Amino acid sequence: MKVLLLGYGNVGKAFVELLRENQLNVKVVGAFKRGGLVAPLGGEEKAVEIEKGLEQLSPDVLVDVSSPNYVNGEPSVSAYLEAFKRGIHVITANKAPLALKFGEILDEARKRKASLGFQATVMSGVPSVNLRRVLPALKVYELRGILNGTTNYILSKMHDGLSFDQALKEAQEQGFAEPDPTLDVNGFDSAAKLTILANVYFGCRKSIKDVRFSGIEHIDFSEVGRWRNEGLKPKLVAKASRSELRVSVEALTRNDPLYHVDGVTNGLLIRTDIQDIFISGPGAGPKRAAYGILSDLLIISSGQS
Ligand code: 80F
Repeated sequence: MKVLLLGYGNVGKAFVELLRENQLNVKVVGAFKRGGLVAPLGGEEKAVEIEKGLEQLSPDVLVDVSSPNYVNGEPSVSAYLEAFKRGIHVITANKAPLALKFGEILDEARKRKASLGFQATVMSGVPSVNLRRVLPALKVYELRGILNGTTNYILSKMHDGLSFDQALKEAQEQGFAEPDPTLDVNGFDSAAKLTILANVYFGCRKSIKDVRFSGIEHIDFSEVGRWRNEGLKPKLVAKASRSELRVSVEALTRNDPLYHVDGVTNGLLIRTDIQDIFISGPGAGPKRAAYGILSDLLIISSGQS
């Protein structure tokens, strides 16, 4: 199986390493970077358009590990549509194209009988997206999740008594938060992930514009203290039903499964007509994201997608 990468940063490199460790019969034929195409990997970067690169290298799968562009999802959206046209499958760790244009991308994949894998976009290697395929017939009526590790780390530390600024600084020192954590802190990243999960579990075609979201930046230190005294813990909860998508800070009680999801860990509660299902695990890290991509690749190559 031939794989072409779109982007070759931390996750791209971890993915290539994971392929090597698992000795899979997969050849990475090259990678697009900001300035052009590198093929083979480690070679010289040449100014080649994505369309031309797909034509020349004819991969079986395009793997998108490029930086998110929340303005219009480019160059990823156009690259996917070009790939599908040629019957090339797409796997992405990049949330932006799906948060903006899920319906358009999925419709085109289906029309061309190509697969679209995106486990790594939500909770990395913890199977939040791919769990859906082993839950046939269940009627899902609500999703509730803690989908952003940075904000959960900050809120956990504030619950322990740190101020917002101290907690953010600590998160940055530990490498959990970006130097510019705006999209985490204001709830946008959680909203993008919630959009993707709602589309998967409700079979709808929502975009991030359908999510009402707020973040943790205005959370009041003294209020966190008051909640702690009442046995409550603040969490940035992403919540979806068929009628509403919402991200906001909630003060949770001890009997809520999300109460116990602390630090950079993510959690997802899926409420259905038969049973509630709760999963949790690390939601970030290049190797874990690479595993999310690998699991999609193996599902596609086994013909189960
Ligand atoms: P990094 O910045 O290391 O690499 C990005 C690559 O994209 C670079 O090679 C760059 O040249 C290339 N690139 C940028 N613009 C391009 C363009 N226009 N054309 C071609 N190439 C272009 O980024 P990472 O860390 O490797 O991340 C890659 C993607 O995976 C991003 O979309 C991330 O959001 C996503 N991701 C990253 C994770 C991580 O742990 C995990 C899951 C997804 O959801 C989150 O935001 C994560 N914190 C959850 S974990 N690094």
